[in-house]
Amino acid sequence: MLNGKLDFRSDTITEPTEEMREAMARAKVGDDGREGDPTVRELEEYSAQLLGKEAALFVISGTMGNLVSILAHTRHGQEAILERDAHIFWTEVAGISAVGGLLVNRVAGTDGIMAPGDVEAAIRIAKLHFPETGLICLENTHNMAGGTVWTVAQMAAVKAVAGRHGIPLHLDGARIFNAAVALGVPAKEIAAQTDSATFCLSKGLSAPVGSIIVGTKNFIEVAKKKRQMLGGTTRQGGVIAAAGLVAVRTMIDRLAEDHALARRLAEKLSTIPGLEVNLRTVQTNIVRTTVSGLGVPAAKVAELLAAQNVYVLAQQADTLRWLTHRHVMAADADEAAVAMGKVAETLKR
Ligand code: TLP
Repeated sequence: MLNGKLDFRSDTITEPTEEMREAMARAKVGDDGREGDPTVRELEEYSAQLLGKEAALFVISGTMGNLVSILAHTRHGQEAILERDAHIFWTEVAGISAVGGLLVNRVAGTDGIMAPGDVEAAIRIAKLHFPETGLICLENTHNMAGGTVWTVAQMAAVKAVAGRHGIPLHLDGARIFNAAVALGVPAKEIAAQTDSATFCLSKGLSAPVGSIIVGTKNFIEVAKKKRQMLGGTTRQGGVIAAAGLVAVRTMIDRLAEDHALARRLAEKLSTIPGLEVNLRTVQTNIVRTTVSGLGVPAAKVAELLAAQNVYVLAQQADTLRWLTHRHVMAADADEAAVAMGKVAETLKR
């Protein structure tokens, strides 16, 4: 329950913890556009270590982290390979094309996971008329597929393809720690499979603002320049980075609770006539339910649920997304499932 609501729309709604608010209040700061901000630097150093990379860069959002990474890896007129339902394709306002100047080549995955052979087939051969493939992006966990997890071996197979062709590989790891917790491996094992990665501090980890890009020292130097170009250099950014430090130090392990709750919610929802829940894709903190059996669009179902104080996201015309996070408990999930049952019953009458 958050502010009196059962809010399953996203893990981005999580509010900073008391420890974060205290750390923010007493953060040491400096001008990050001049000699640097000590707290931002501490967060960058901690993150680089955590992800096993040489260097890291603090940015305001996951969208900015992906765009800065894209700009740092590629040149205008190249092509990027993305999974068909990648967040970068659907929900980042086409920054990859509008700002990055890239053509996008989408490869259909299974539950968001691309087969290495399909990625290889999508790589452009050298031909006068073709653009160059300048980048391959993966997403772990995969948002639109329902929070599905790429295993380290699946990522390594794409890394081998990218390596053979000399193409950089970027990970949209907005929820990389959910993947790490689900797989039971350190996040650095996941990040080791790509040249660069971004992750969000402001989703399940509960920080109010911020994402991190990791990669080689050289790559981060280029990324820093691109971040400045986009107006993303912060001044006394330590005030927000302080919350990010608490997030990466203390909030990762508890993501397992969100995963267990998503499973519990999915199982309850799967018993409701007219709803379809793909339990196979419930691997982390996301549950997707198809509502076409109820005969109305997902947006209508979301509206009826909101009237019962349950908030969900109509992610597609026929699909609702439910996300678990630290402000929803088992009793909240149970109450939400009961409300969903009532809405379904009303619609079927
Ligand atoms: N996802 C958000 C938004 O789509 C609203 C959500 O609620 O799931 N990559 C992935 C995989 C993401 O899920 C998101 C955000 C981002 C990048 C972008 O991060 P932000 O919102 O910080 O720009």
